[in-house]
Amino acid sequence: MQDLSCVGKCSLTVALPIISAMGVEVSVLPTAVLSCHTAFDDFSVKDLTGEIKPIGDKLKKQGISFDAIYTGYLSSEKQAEEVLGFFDKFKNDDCIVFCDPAMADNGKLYTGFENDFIGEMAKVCAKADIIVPNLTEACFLLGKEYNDGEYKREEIKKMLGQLCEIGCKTAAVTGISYEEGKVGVAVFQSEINDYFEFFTEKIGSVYHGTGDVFSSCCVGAIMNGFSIPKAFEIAVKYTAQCVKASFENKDRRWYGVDFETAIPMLLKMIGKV
Ligand code: PXL
Repeated sequence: MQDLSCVGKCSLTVALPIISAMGVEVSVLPTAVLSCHTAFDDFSVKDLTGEIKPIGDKLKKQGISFDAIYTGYLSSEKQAEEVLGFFDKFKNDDCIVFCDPAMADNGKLYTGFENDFIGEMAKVCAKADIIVPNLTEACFLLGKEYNDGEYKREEIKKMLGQLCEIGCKTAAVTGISYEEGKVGVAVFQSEINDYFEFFTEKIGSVYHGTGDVFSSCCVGAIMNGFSIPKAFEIAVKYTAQCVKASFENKDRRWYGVDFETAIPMLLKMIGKV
């Protein structure tokens, strides 16, 4: 459940190819159609918030169920509210809810969001099993100031505990670094009181949609039966490979990650080829 941005390599145009390539059937619920993602200086938006309930109602009537619901970028408070209604219809013990509260980066909310939206996204996170905010989103969800990425392990551990207190079972914070030249993710599984982290080499630039690549891969790995720690490890490695491919691609686009070329490496990692 996220937007369909015609150009920009984010949200559904990332989630659908990656999860499908991993051998998992994907159903999509586009929450909006944009000409491009919001990092472009001009774009059109057709909001589809009003479609979420009728689509959910019809699917429910067809007896359809899901192994997972994955939410990403949501474009308004009302939309987040409708997503909660969708969870009420479909979430059960056999359905994992994975929420990527894609709303901010580098200390700033994405274009189009006001501070009030954060509280509504926190309600979606509260109902999720797994949440994967980046550092900026984690700070915002906890009502903390974002201070340019200078965080120590103990602070991140404390934040993870506080994120789980919102209501989710597993909280991750992505894009963290405790050491020059390394970037990665820290995760806390509250139900078994387990903390783990994975790091990779930090490569030059930061590309738009990297979070969507990471989350999609993580969902795909979990749906392939990998444990939560293993799924995060796979997602860190695949995302790093995508960023490296983007960096090395002379013809790369400024607006998205070169996730396509690393798909064969991902399939090898999960034993599909
Ligand atoms: O990658 C997150 C994302 C998803 N969808 C849209 C966005 C963004 C980030 O800016 O604008 C429309």
